[in-house]
Amino acid sequence: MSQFLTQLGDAATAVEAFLAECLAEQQANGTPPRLAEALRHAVLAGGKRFRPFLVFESAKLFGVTREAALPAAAALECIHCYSLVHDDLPAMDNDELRRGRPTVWKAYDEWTAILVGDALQAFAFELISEPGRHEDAEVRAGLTHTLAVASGAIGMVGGQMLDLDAGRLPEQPAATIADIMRLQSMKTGCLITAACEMGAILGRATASDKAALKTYGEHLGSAFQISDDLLDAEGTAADVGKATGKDAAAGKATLIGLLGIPEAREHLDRSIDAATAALHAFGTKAEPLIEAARHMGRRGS
Ligand code: GRG
Repeated sequence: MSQFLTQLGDAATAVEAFLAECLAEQQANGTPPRLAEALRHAVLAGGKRFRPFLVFESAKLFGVTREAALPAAAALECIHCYSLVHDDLPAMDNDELRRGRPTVWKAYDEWTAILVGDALQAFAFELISEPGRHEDAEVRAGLTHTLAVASGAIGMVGGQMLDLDAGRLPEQPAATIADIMRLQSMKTGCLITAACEMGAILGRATASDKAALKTYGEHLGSAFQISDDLLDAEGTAADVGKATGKDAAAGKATLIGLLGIPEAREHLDRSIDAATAALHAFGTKAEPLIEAARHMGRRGS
């Protein structure tokens, strides 16, 4: 197994243990039992935990321990899980399987899935704003603001809106490459970039180090999405937790649909190169993040 996959696995173990503890504590404090069970179904059922890995590794560049970065990493994963639970709903993607198990709405019902997503979103912000989780109010405010912007109307939610509108509203103009890249950078890229920025915030990084991590995150997000589309297009589900190739099968516009596989691969390689170049100033300390970017070129192979 590559060193990257080992480190990803370690990050997953740490964030899952922390989230399991948090959910148990919430249940002890009065979460209705059926909601508590559905929350565990949504959060503790696998997933690569790639975004928490990015928070840990970005923060580590500035000497921040994994323990100190856990609440921010878990908050990001809560937002990610909420987005998947809502995305699977009949009104959105209408998926019955996620991470090899029934989706939350299928295992429970639609109102539970909506409320699970709502509760996860609220809990994410509870985690990073609570004074007991980080001693520095400026860091707490920075984390909260960054996650809010990345997950809201000009980030993930906005990207989801563009995606659904493009497939459903009548008389939509054909999507261009620029349209698809904008949609994907909002829907998927913003959270990946936020993970890197949150690591920098935890590390009280200088403006130029923060900017470097943001640039890395943006190119990594683009590489992540292209590699995900390539996995779908090439019909591979070899990645851990990989969803089905539904998007391609559903005929949604993708970069690959417009560019073809060879050109999309070139695009992927350019994104990986740009992501790794952005970390130049960090030297060998950035090796785990560089390996994460390189992994995008190897997924499914
Ligand atoms: C419902 C507000 C709202 C947003 C949904 C991210 C998203 C927006 C929908 C997911 C649809 C999708 C399959 C996008 C492709 C890229 C992606 C985000 C894949 C899932 O992320 P992974 O691979 O999943 O990190 P795991 O299961 O490993 O956590």
